[in-house]
Amino acid sequence: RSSPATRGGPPRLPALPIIGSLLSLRSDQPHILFQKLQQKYGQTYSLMMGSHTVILVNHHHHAKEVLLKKGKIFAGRPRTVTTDLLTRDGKDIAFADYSATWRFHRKIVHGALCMFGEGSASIEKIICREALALSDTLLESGSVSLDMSPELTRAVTNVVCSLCFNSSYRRGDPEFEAMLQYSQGIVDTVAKDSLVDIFPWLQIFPNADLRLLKQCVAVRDQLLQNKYEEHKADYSDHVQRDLLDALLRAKRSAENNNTTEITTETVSLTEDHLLMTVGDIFGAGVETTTTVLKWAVAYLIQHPEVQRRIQEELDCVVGGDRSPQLSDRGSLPYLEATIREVLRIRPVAPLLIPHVAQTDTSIGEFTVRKGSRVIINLWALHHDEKEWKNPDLFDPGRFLNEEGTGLCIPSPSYLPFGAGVRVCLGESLAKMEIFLFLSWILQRFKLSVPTGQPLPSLEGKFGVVLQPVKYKVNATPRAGWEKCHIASC
Ligand code: HEM
Ligand code: PLO
Repeated sequence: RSSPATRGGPPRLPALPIIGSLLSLRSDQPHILFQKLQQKYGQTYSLMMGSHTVILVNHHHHAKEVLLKKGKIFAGRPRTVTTDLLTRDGKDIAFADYSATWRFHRKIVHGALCMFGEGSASIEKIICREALALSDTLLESGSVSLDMSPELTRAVTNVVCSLCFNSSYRRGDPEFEAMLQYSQGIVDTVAKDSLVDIFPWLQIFPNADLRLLKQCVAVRDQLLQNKYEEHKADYSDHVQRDLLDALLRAKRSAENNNTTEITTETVSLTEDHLLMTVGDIFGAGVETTTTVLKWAVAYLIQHPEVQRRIQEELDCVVGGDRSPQLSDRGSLPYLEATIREVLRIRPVAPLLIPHVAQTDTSIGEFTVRKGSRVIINLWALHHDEKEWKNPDLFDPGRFLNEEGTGLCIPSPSYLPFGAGVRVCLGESLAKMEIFLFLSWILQRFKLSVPTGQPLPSLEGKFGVVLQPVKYKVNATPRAGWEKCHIASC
């Protein structure tokens, strides 16, 4: 007993020799298996991964204790072979351990993202520009069976590209094609508890995943380096075009001004930090939002009644003479409820990013040793039968009040963006994009399964983000929306 209030560590899975509990964990996807293991070990339990103690948290009470009440204590991140490769040993934000440097970079990015709320190049204008281009591309393609993924990705990429680099991609741009490829390679290989992350010494053996990751990271690094060189060449202290300019300005002011917090040796603002930070925002900006849009379309095809109700709401509130805008958000509760339900039923990051205890501490009545890794199983929170009626059922109505006129969050077991010190930095940007892209598409098109094609699978492929598998869609223009709006069409 370490203190009167605690009763030792959480229940522990039996540690098998060598590969430990891990290989026995391979039959299900990890988030589902960790959820099932509760039946035997309780809501919070631990297991060994290699030499690391990993604590699994499956209930919102303990999740909130970790993320909010003891947010700072649990704000560390583990070092792993794959994330170290991706981020040059944690010089980014998401995979960086808790430090003054991490805090400083979060602050700069937060400031830069807020700044984009205003002015002529406001986020709303950028998103609407891309929503229009996307709508016209869908129209051009006719109502033939279409994999929407590349065009959704290009629309989302162009928003985050404008924010990070003040640039965008045209259709068929070779740099965009290369980006699609390397980014998928990274999603498939990074941070998914591959054996290499658990047993670092396995690095010396040939490993196909690690080779792919290294290749993809090299392509991404070249892209980031090029953007950096271009920005350095025409940088001016007087104009801030994008996030990269904001980071460059911070770096220059640190170099020229010895009095700021940055020069106290506690904060590093190296070229590596700058590149990895912008790489994080670019990567997160593309992969998360695109994934949500793909899940949303898959569910709307599976549930035509939900799609019809959103369209009735859109017809009633927005009509056909103008496009939806952010100020309509409050008047489209059913669409908003649908977005919430998509984020519940298929959380982008079903295990968040692992946290690490920075000191000896506790979760509930369990003691936790410094250095323990903590995985919050958001999947278990979002599919807890005690909190959600029929958790596997797609039902946007659960986020509406009894009259069906306003929104609610019916359970505290809902944290799609995490919470606390490490909460997602892109939450408001992502919500704006999802709302505008979906409302523009659904105002103009009816989405359905092409004849002869199967319904999209809703199973999902676990990785650093939970992605849907490929599927085809028919996007048929709704009455009054048959014509292109761009001159070149
Ligand atoms: C972290 C969710 C979009 C940037 C996270 C975390 C979650 C999350 C669950 C981990 C929290 C934790 O470890 O406790 C989502 C969802 C998104 C989304 C559901 C879309 C719907 C974005 C976008 C950006 C972004 C668009 C960039 C602009 C980040 C960053 C972190 C993060 C930088 C790391 C924060 C840190 O470790 O300090 N996000 N995210 N996310 N997200 Fe998002
Ligand atoms: C996605 C692939 C990119 O090429 C690199 C990248 C950077 C940041 C990561 C992101 C990937 C996946 C989603 C992550 C994001 C940081 C925060 C976000 C992990 C690997 C989430 C959902 O937590």
